[in-house]
Amino acid sequence: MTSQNNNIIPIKKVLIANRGEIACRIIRTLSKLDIDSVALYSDADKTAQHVKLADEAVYIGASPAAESYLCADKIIDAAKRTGANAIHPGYGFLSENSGFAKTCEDNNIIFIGPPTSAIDAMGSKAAAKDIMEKADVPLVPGYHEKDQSDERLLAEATKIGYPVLLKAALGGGGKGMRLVTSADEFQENLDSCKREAIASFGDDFMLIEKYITEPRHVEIQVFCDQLGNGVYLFERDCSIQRRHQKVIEEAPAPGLSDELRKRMGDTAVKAAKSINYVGAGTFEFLMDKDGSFYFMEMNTRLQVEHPVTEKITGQDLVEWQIRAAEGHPLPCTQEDLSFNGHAIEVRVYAETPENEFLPSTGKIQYLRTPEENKHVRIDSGVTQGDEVSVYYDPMIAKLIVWDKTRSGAIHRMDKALKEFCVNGVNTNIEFLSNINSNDDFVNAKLSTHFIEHHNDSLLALKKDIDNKHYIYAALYQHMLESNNKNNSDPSLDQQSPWASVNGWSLNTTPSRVFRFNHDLVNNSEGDSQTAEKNIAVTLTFESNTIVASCRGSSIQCEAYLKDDELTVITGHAQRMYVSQFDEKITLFIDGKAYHLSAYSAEFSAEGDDDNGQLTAPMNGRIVDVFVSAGESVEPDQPLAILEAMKMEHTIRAPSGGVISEVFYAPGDLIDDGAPLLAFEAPNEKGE
Ligand code: MV4
Repeated sequence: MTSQNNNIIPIKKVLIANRGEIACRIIRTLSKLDIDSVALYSDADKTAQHVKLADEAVYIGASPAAESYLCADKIIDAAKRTGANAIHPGYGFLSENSGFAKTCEDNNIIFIGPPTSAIDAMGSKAAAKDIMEKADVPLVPGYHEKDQSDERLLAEATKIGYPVLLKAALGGGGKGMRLVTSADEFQENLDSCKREAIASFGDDFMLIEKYITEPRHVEIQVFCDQLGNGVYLFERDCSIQRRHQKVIEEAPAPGLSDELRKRMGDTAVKAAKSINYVGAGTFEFLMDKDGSFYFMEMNTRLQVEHPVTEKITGQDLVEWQIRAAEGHPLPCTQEDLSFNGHAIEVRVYAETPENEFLPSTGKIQYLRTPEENKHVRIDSGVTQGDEVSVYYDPMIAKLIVWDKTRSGAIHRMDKALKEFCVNGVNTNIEFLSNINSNDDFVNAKLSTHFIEHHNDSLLALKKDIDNKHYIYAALYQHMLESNNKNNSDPSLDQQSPWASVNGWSLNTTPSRVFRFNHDLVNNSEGDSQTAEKNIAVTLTFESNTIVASCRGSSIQCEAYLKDDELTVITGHAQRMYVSQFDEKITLFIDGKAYHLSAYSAEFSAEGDDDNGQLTAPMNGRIVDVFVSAGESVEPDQPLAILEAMKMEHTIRAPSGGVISEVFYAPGDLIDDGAPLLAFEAPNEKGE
């Protein structure tokens, strides 16, 4: 390095102002560097992994983030009490809050992040664009000046040429954005976009941009030290998004030429230096089909997807952050940096793709993850037995794979997803698998519209249950009970809800009958949707084999059960993982989960759920209500929009009917399970 900093402050103890996987990730590097760690926890996180991994932990309040992880005063107080001389904010929560960074500074605590001035400079899209323009960063053709009169905005839109995108200066995550395709739609879109911006961000300053139809999202990772040095650690392609939430990220960006990579990298470093940036930062660019790239926004934090950069560069970005915060020069120059191979990350979420990706809360009853090695990395903040609560982001883990080539990495991902089994909450694992094996994904035909475009095929999830699956479940249940019977209560059979025992006498062939339902989902909250009911399996025990029959098909087999691994041998050996809790069995075969539950008369009552009240599926805020009392609705018609955990969910009519009463209005908070509206389905018998 050219210059030395004689103002180095060693970081001895770091308080992590975050939770979950990123808190665990940060603690891992702190341990490696022999720096003490302090975790924070709320009521919901008393037994969380980040608390167990840290050297110390401080309780900071109730479960809602607003009463814990977002309370700057409590966090500063915890740092002072534990003697931490630095705070790592992770991502989300207070990570891009310049007021918090300032408070750290005022209390003589190192904020592991950029200077407050850099956070502020990038907080508004309009201000950020002014700065980027001066640093020669390419911008989408557009308008971001002070004159906000309707006339001027319309004139500028016309000058840019339709379609244009209206963006609130303080917007983010897709909020405060409107696509306008012609001049006669401009005013109504401007009005509604401004209303949304005021409601969401308290400010309606608008930018107008030429709309890029099928862009890719390519972002550059930069790093700067306090001495004015800066480098880029190449790029990530994050085009695979759903409703502005990243789903899959990879590095390097497929198809990017070395020349373009260097041009984007140099541009980003120059821009970072122009705002005296320090630490880890990301420049997000939209990339057009011809390779033109345009500045979108800068993120002044360590990002969720940083592991793909770590896998291809071999660097530890959290270590870089800590060294930069201490005042050390960057560990290397641009020329020293190179990348190797290809990395892909997927975000494994507790959610229900079959039901609009609603977060799925509850206890993780079963968690089996692929083995970690140089090809497979898992960053997670939960383990089997932990709860996914309503209070925080329901991400279960980030699964990162690396190989020499992109197709090698895709193959590694396919295998790893098949070894990733979760039960107790629903997950997006099959959905991720479907993306990973999609032809356009494999051929790197990426765009931010990828998921939208392939939605139907990506959502074509398992429906291929077969007689053999019922047979496997029966074999599992039988093996489990006979394993148990060998060392415990002999009366178990009679108590079991699973089976009726026909036989076991000496002179008849013993056989047992099991009855199952096939459920489409199966979680610890007890949500279930039954696809098939009361399917019987008969197991007949002969001297060396079992004859298993279901709906007329019959196989002869042997079965072996070792912990959660069941092997059924017919012509070939089928191996599977099995999770059981309550009266439910889930078979994990080749990346698909088959949920079976014991059939019993009390579960088979033909209830009519469509009459009565429609309830909120989760805690949230009502954004909009589209219907009023007396209105007739069609099946599946959108009735209301609920916002929860930064995402909007459409509540739809479960069948046709008439709305008899609406209990909530836009802006109201609603609790999970509270009646949202009263609904009458027509009497189908016509009585
Ligand atoms: C755009 C665009 C096309 N043209 N701007 C979406 C969130 C916000 N950060 C910027 N976004 C976009 N801005 C112009 N001029 C398309 C998007 C966009 C998008 C961008 C990145 C990743 C996913 C996206 C999904 C939809 C739209």
